[in-house]
Parts: sequence; C-alpha cells; structure tokens
Amino acid sequence: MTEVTESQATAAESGASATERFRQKQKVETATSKERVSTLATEVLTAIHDVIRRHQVTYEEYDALKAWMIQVGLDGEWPLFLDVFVEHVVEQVANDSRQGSKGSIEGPYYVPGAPALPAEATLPMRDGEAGTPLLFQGQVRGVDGKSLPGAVLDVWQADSAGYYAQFAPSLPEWNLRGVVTADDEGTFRIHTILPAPYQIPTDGSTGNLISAAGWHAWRPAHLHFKIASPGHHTITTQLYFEGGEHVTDDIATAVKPELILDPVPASDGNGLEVTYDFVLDPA
Ligand code: MBD
Ligand code: FE
Repeated sequence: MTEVTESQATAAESGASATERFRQKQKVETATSKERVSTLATEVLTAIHDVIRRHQVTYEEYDALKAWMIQVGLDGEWPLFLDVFVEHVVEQVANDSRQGSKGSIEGPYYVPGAPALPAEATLPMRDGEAGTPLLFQGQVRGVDGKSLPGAVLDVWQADSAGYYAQFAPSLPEWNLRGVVTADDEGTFRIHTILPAPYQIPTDGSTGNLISAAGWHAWRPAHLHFKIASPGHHTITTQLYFEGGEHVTDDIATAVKPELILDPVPASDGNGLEVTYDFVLDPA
C-alpha cells in the first residue's frame, strides 16, 4: 500500500469533508415563509429558463447538467462549489451597510473549536513548518475608535503547500488554526507562516467544470478570520498579499482592495511582518 501524502490531496478529502462538516453544524431549522420560498424559487427557475431560451440549450446539454449535478452531490462538493461561485454575493448583501472592516466569504474549511491562544502566540504548526515566517499583528476596535479588550480572533489558513488541516491527509488536526484572545488594549501578535495559493481539487466535479470551461482553479494565498467581541457584529473575512498570484483573478471573487496586506521584512530579521487593525460594527 502506498502511503497517502499531502501532495495527493484530492477532492475526496477536501470537498467531501466540507460536506460532512456542514451537515454537522446545520442543526437549526429555519422557518422561511411560503411566499419567500415561492418568490426565490420562481425567480431562480425563471433565470434558468431564460438561459435555455437565449442559448438554445439542447437535450444533450440538459443531460450533461443533470449528470454533473448528481456528481457534485456524490463528490460531496456542494459546499465547495457554492462557496467558490455564489457565497461572495451573499456576503456582499449581508454586509452592505457595515461601517467597520470589510468582510469576505467564509468558504468551506472553517472548523470551530481550534486551540485557545493568548494575545501573542504562534499558531499550532509542525516542527520546522515550511514557509516564510509571518508576524501578523494589530488591534481590534469599534467604529467609535475605542479598543475592544479581549476580542477573539479565530484564525485558519492553508500551509505553504496550499493544504488545510482536517481537509487534507497527514496534517496535524489543528495545524495553522487557532483562537486568539486579544489583550486589554485589543491588540494581538500572531506568529505564523505565509500560506500558499489554494487550488480547487482538479479531480472532482467543481474541478471538472473549471477545466471544461477553460477557467483556472486558483484562489490567491489568504488568511481567514472570524473576529468577535460582545455587543458587536462578528466579522468573517480574509486577508490577501499584495502582488501575490491570482490576487487580481480569484476564482471565488472574494478579494477587495481593503483586504490586501503588504508585509515588510520583520524587524527581528525573521521573515515578514504586517500590521492590520479590525474595526467591528455595533450589534
Ligand atoms: C478556500 O480555501 C476558500 O477559502 C474558499 C472560499 C473556497 C475554496 C477554498
Ligand atoms: Fe481558504
């Protein structure tokens, strides 16, 4: 038997794990009115009918769609597909009226319950974790400019090969995931490594659509965050790196100019450092 290594991470380990994760967290029954369901379902269906008419869609193409949708479910890739191609608009609508820091999509790879860490901390990582060291530091404040002592930063990221712990084999459970509590001034200093760009698995249905359409399968390197403080709206966001590959053509359309970091050489000579402050809206 060949050993499974990170470099063989496939759709089965990432997309399908995201489906399992989503089903576990989805316990709440949402009460949506008949009127709302009817309006949304009718408009979505009408949009599809319209595309069929405008493009003279054939029975062959209709059957290809059916086969593909069946396979997305079998691959467990609905969370991956929807978060890559749809979530950015849901995020835009949800956060339209916020004054504070910009949000971005959560994506399929958030896992609650990462190890608790103090205001200055190194994210859990392997001995000799590959990648450029990065010190990510800053302050959490309200829109009134007041610091938010004890704000909580839930952080998750890919490693320097582009893999997320719990969604690729051979990574320690909480690798590069942590829940940091800011200090009495709302400040934090998080020691980590630069993540690599993320490639959508090429062997699953989402990857099949991407290659059939001739698109690329890449998201720029990014750090994920959920920032929370009592009495404030939690921000879910991502931060990117100036000049990084695919910052200007993210397959998930989740980059905003305000979310691009420009790290400088670290003052201790060890890798890079960057300062970024998060501003939370009142709840
Ligand atoms: C990711 O890492 C991600 O952040 C999103 C939004 C979609 C797929 C993979
Ligand atoms: Fe991600």
